[in-house]
Amino acid sequence: MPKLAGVLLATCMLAGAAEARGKKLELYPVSDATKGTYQELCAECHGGDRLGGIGPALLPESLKRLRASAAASTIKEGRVHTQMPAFGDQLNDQQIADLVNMIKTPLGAMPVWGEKEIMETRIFNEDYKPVEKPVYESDPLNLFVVVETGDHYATVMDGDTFEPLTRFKTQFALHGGPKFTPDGHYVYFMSRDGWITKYDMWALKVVGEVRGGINSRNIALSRDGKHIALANYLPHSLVMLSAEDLSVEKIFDAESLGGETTRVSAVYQAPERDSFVVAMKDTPEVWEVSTNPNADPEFDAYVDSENYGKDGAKPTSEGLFALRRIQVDAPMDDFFFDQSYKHLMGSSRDGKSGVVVDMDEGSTIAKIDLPGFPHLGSGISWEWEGKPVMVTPHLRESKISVIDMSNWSVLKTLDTAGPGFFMRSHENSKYAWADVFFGPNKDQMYVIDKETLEIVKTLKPLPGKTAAHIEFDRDGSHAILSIWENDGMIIIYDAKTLEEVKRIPMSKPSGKYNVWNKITFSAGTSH
Ligand code: DHE
Repeated sequence: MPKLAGVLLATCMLAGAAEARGKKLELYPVSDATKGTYQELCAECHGGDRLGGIGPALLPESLKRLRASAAASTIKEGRVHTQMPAFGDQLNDQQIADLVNMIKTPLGAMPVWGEKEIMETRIFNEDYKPVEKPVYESDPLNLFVVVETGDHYATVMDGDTFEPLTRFKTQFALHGGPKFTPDGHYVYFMSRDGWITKYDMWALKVVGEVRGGINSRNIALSRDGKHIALANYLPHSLVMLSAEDLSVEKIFDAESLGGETTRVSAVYQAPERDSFVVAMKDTPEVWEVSTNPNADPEFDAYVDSENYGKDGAKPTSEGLFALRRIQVDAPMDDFFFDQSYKHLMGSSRDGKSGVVVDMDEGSTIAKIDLPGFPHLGSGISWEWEGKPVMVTPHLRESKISVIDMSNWSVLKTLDTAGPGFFMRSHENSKYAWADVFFGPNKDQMYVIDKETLEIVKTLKPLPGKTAAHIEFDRDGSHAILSIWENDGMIIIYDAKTLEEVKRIPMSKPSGKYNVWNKITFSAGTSH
């Protein structure tokens, strides 16, 4: 290896290590030669503007979870199971380091991604034909969708026999739970590059796709299943799409009342309120967007986004997509809702507390001391000694917190062997399951007794391999665990005896979603 290239590679690896420790990567100006290399070798798949094409977008916002060293080895060696070729024969280490620097450098200006750009991406599957009834014998409401992020596929699985029905290619890097229509007939997936895929669960076919953002967070479906809301980091927008034909219905520029632009952290369906609730990353506001076309325009909760607050304008909108802004003390995200959707709990940005907002009053009613970044979005709830409790893992501390929702206080803290990420239970199960997601004990999964609030069993299905994310079947008789490895698997457990029933190989099965549990908004699953 030439001396300079060796030094640069070492620098690049050090930069990777620095990133891993949370330090900022030192960027340098992108040369014309590097821009030329990009256009020659990368632009065809990743887009001349780096906004993506058949390959993912190459922007710091999209790549922040990919270390510089990992990006360099992907360019050099390619990526298995994808169309990413190896460029190690054509590029030296310095050229590779320069490309990494380029894709980690922010674009000069916020890209335009409006109605025209979105609509131009809309594509429909010519092989798709609607069907009158499911093309299989399985219970359509007890199917599972398993998102496999190892090779970017999804599997549809029978929830009674645990036999896969089909497996299909997805967009690159799906994130968040797929969202089912209320009858379970269709499901919508979202990728971090903003692609939304509509899939027919009866025909087992992709219906169509649209790219609603450049860097996106998650989607929600309206109570009636007619509208999709997409939360975007890039551009700063909340996009409403027709669930029927994926066309744009409305785009909200994400701006606070004071005119400050903000990333949109996440959007959630609030079925009891017939609305979407929206978390804003950079401004101290929570939005509620009506999905009820008949909402009373005089109802002062719903006010028109364009006119509200300007020159004392009166609410003018006619219900559907009317916007209400709730002012909070500081930006918050990662929302948990109680089953009535009257209360939302969000994480404060410093990760030290949970802030409870009364959605009817539009005001903050409690602040709970919860140091260690509680992962409220994974929180679940159940009745304990006649009162509702909410239980949440923490992303930075080895503990699980139990919160008494009757007075919003911490009832109990369970010590764990490492920070966790996901939790799940089911109305018919006496147990809740919680993973250890980070650190040397990431191969452990806890089973918590919902009555005693004690960990009663620690499972270690595959020593050394990450065991994460649980989902139950429709009647709560089985719990399904993921082994989060590229050559991973799902493991099915009898939810009563906690004995293993079956293993099915899968490629990093990141999440599993049971149609029934999702469409009924089971208290045991994140919503
Ligand atoms: Fe997620 C759900 C945000 C990192 C896997 N994640 C969600 C949701 C949000 C969120 C708002 C709820 C969306 C929904 O279901 O509609 N996730 C964030 C982050 O802010 C965070 C911490 C940083 C980021 O880079 O975005 C983050 N998430 C991750 C990961 O690193 C995970 C483990 C791997 C990955 O694929 O990116 C990850 N997130 C998931 C999964 C869900 C999810 C599997 C759905 C959970 C469910 O059971 O519903």
